[in-house]
Amino acid sequence: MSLAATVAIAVWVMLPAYVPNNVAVVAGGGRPIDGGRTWGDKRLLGDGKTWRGTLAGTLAGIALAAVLNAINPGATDFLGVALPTFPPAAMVALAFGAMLGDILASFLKRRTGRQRGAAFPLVDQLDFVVVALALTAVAAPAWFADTFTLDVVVAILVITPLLHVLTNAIAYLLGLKDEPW
Ligand code: CTP
Ligand code: K
Ligand code: MG
Repeated sequence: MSLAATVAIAVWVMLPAYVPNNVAVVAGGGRPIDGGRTWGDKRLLGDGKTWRGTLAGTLAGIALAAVLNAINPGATDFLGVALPTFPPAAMVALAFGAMLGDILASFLKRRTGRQRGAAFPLVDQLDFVVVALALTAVAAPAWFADTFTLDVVVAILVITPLLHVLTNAIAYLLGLKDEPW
């Protein structure tokens, strides 16, 4: 497979996992998931992880996967690349897994004494990828094995931090995010 095809597939399959965090930034707010609870003198998750953001982000990721399926004529040929279509289990696992990864990262941040909004390099950029892939591997194992070949996974691990830094910088410049990470 050509490098361009590998990159195209990597971005395509990860779009339903990329979008949830960005939608949560715009749609988030309201009641925090941890309900304000603390463990020791620190919050469990913090005010940055809300029910509304999590639900909106997950639904947006699922909806995007459905749109991608609708515009992709199947595993035949799209712009010269055979792009995969998403089975329902993978749609949910990619979208919800991305949100769950971000939530687990906040748990780790609070445990390690990081305040809400503090940067946690590499964890910030890859938390959602690791959990989205892990959940997809469990929810849709056959599709996962076919889709996430080693070259695609390597492409995802290289491209995701770059895209993450870029989109967060844009969200920061637009005033949507308090910090550029
Ligand atoms: N957000 C949300 N629910 C989520 C994730 C994000 O409501 N599950 C919203 C919150 O308004 C949050 C913003 O998106 O403040 C930015 O997300 P993020 O950078 O992940 O949260 P932080 O506020 O930086 O908090 P943390 O340090 O816990 O990551
Ligand atoms: K985050
Ligand atoms: Mg943040």
